[in-house]
Amino acid sequence: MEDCIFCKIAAGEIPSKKIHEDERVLVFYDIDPQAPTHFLVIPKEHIKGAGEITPENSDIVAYIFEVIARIAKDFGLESFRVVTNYGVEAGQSVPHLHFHVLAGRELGWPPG
Ligand code: DGP
Repeated sequence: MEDCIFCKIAAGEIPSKKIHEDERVLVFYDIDPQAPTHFLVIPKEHIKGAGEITPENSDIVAYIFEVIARIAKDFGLESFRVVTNYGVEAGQSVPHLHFHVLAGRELGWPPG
């Protein structure tokens, strides 16, 4: 999608520090890490966010969680948090579905 920063990252038009890439997803480090390990998992397909998941596109979410589990094992993460923000009030700043994976420090609950 034009003017979507994560579509541009997925297309390689904007550089990122990649962890994993395949036909369906890209995994890269967050530019503003909130934990010692903080990466993002995005579908290459443009989906605005978690509120736009439908029966037609929901399979990508299961796939993303498979990829997260695989990378967590590869990284030796015994504990991690997966977060997706949808909408401005929830803190979504990039309107392209993405899952934050955070690890490496104690994470508070509830979120602020
Ligand atoms: P959210 O606020 O939940 O929409 O998360 C968006 C995240 O994306 C935020 O933690 C910062 C990160 N981010 C924004 N622009 C870029 C970028 O150009 N490169 C990378 N690597 N991360 C970005």
